Amino acid sequence: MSSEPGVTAPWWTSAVVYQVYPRSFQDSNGDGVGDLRGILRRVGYLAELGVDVVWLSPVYRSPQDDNGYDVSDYQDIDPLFGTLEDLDLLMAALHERGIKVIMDLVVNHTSSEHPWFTESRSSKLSPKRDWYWWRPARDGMEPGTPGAEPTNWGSLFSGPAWEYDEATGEYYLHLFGRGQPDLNWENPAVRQAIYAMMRWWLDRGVDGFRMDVINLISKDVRADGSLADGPVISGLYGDLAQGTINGPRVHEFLREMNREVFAGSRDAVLLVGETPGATVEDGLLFSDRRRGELDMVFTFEYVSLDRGLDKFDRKPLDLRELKATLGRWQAGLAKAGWNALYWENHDQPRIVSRFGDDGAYRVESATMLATVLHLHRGTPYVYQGEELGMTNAHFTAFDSYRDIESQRHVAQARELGQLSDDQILASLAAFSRDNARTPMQWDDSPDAGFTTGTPWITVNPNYTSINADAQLGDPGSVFHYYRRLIALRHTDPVVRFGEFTMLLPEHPHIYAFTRSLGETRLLVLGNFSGDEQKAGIGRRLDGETEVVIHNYPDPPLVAAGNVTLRPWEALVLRQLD
Ligand code: TEU
Repeated sequence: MSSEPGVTAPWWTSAVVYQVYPRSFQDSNGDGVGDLRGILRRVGYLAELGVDVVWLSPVYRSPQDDNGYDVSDYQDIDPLFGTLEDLDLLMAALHERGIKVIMDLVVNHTSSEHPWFTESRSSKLSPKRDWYWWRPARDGMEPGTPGAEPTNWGSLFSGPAWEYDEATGEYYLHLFGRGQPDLNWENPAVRQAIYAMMRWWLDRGVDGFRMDVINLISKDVRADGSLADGPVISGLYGDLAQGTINGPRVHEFLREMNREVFAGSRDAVLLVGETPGATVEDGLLFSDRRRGELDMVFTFEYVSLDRGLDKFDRKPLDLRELKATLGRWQAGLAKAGWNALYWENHDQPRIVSRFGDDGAYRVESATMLATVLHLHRGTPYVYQGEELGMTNAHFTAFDSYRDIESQRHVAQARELGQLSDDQILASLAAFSRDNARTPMQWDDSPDAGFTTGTPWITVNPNYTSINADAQLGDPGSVFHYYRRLIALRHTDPVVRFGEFTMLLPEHPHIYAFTRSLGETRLLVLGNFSGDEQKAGIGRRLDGETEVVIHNYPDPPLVAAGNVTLRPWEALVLRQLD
């Protein structure tokens, strides 16, 4: 990636992407579920925030086992969300405001109700049989009995990754829910069908794709067609990582996809891959433009630092590890490749409840976290409600949860019998994906203005004080702070291109770095604690400085190379030489 602001820089290097999770954004017909016409009603809000791209989580036809990440028709809209015509209207309205639209592309797996799969499961002789991963029981074992699965892999949603299908006496692979069978990308006909579908969406006017678990599409299959067991790290099952993550043909498949789908339109589109388990080396391979694969990927490394043995096991965040991890990605993708920057999405807890303080310092910590993330080099992603400092759900009962991953986790934890109900509830409160899926808080009318019906999941009761309506009228709100950060990325070449240098890597509470371009240098400081913190920042503040953005109303406390940061204070200074 060129570090000089110039004609060659792709458009998305100055863009901010906003993720809409349609189910929870805005309902327009009173059925309690958000929909496309609801989003249409809020286009003005998105324009006011100033975002450049909207990423729509899946709205395709789906049985909704995994809220749309189980697609049964890639080329139609689920009636829950509206129609293709509604989507056309929404795209036109967004395009009119200069906002691009990227669709979620879920092609590691389909729904088990997709016609490809119903055909595939109908007979061993079906022409679509090898569109999915069908395998017989383990040698010498009775099909359908415990332990007879073809490999020992545990599904990412708990339980075994194989489902026995009595009709033909074989198992099919599902890395996620049993309603989400994995497609067999080894089969060229599968790939061609996916490429044709993608071309159809491009023709319809979409501006790119967010590719769901795209680094899981190539399985490490042996010459005899078998897959290998994984080590048992925790729980009952083997780890599937070795056989499924960043598999041997993933880069080849992505390059083929580029040739087959985007020839001629590649520079206009944005391709961002979701890549659990990708290292910075993998990130570089995926995002180095010369390789013709993706533009950027979502790493999971820094959102795993406060998780222990499994993803529901919470441990405290060590800020030094966060800096080391993000710093490694900044350094690793400095010369080539590009970073996707995010705190939240529909799978992660709310950042203000996770790394901040969603009580007394909610506004300060939400804006501090935003400052630190948005001042990194890369393309920032804002998840709906993050710009309001929305908090975790703080549910206290099992029946409040809707998410398949959470429900399966509860079932498995109870089966293992090592945790009490209170402990299981505490792990859900920390990490359930439903934390991010409570409805968008628009105003203080019943159910936050999200629906006139009964919401599919409980609205967070704090909507009476945390809502868009109140924040739009308050220049000191989290919303307006995000608006300013987004504008800064559009206008300031240092924010867009500046070289990143981490400072104070060993400080346990202060996140500090510089961004430099030519003669200009920005100093970014964030206090990740509720206590006052002092630090020496050397001669970096000699000479004249200008406050670029600051989340406290009174002037910053900096003097003679020393800074004092108040609780959750964030500060960006420009050095004027
Ligand atoms: O997520 C992939 C993924 O790795 C997550 O399931 C993650 O492990 C988990 O949510 C952390 O708690 C993608 C989608 O973003 C997710 O919503 C889907 O459920 C999943 O793929 C299957 O399509």
